[in-house]
Amino acid sequence: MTVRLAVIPGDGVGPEVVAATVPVLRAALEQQGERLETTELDWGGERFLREGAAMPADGASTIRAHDAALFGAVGRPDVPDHELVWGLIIGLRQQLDLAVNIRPVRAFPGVPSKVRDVEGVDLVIVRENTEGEYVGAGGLAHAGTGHDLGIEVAVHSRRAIERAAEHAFSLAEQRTGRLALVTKSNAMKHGYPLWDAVVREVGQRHPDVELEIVLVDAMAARMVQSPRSLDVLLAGNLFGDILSDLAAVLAGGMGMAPSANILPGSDVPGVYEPVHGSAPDIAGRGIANPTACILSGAMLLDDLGHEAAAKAVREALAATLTTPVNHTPDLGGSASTSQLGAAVLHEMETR
Ligand code: GGG
Repeated sequence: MTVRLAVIPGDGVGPEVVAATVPVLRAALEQQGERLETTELDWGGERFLREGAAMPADGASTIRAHDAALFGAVGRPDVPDHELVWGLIIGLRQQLDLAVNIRPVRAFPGVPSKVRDVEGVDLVIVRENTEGEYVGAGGLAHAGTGHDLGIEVAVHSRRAIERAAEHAFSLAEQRTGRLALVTKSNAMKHGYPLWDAVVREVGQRHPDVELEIVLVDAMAARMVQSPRSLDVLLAGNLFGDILSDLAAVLAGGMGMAPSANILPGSDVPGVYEPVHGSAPDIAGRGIANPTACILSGAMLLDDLGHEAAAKAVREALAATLTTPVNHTPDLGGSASTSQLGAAVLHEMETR
């Protein structure tokens, strides 16, 4: 069987971490007698500067012609961030209706963290991925008058909440049976109380899952103070985005957190990406940590039914990360992106 993968290296460190990841995925599949066929797409900031759009208008149909997409990062200092983020990753999430963004965070043995007592942390954030504060509703009134008025409207529909909640409950059932819904229903009195009510309703179909509802500010504190008390978290688009960066830091930093943009229960190809952005400050230096991208690749393999290949990638990565000589500078080491990628590949091939 051949996996047809659309590869979007994107901007900044994106191409570097993707280049370290693709050979690992290919080797993992080949070990199982499968093949990886890649189509590289030049979407991102350079294309925006050249052609006025980060991806073609029919970008989603290009992705649909593949089994999945691996995306690096988007963003460059000479283009307004929202142009590229909307023109590429949020655009793809909306066009493909990728309802949820799954963001697992795990503390790997041997990987240092700036937060104390994180051993054994293993949680998953399920982020609603098409609406909320990132739905794109609003406008700019009185533009250029000196009294400019920005209006950003958050949208929370029962449909979007239900499908994210269904996925989060199912995930909790497969894990420890605990789900924390993160909202802010004390200060925001429309959308988040709807979240609370709809998620409680969905919970009635999942009686084995223990649901708690936590305010986002309290969750931020708890994530640092007692991260092991958490298993599956469900959050809207904005809170899920913010909390997943915080969670990544528990595991050693932004270079450690993978993600999957998926439409559960469908055959729509998922878009898999490290949670981190393009990191222009270190781009081109070959020192970005490819772990998040490699783990995103493992999620992709799992979702396509190549569980043995995914397991091989995760185990090789975990073993590689126990040795400080393989750590990139964000983890306190001096390994390069390609050295860490090659070490994972070597570990996998010699197992
Ligand atoms: N690799 C992910 C990336 O480049 N992210 C840029 C970003 O800010 N994305 C916004 C989002 O995830 O909602």
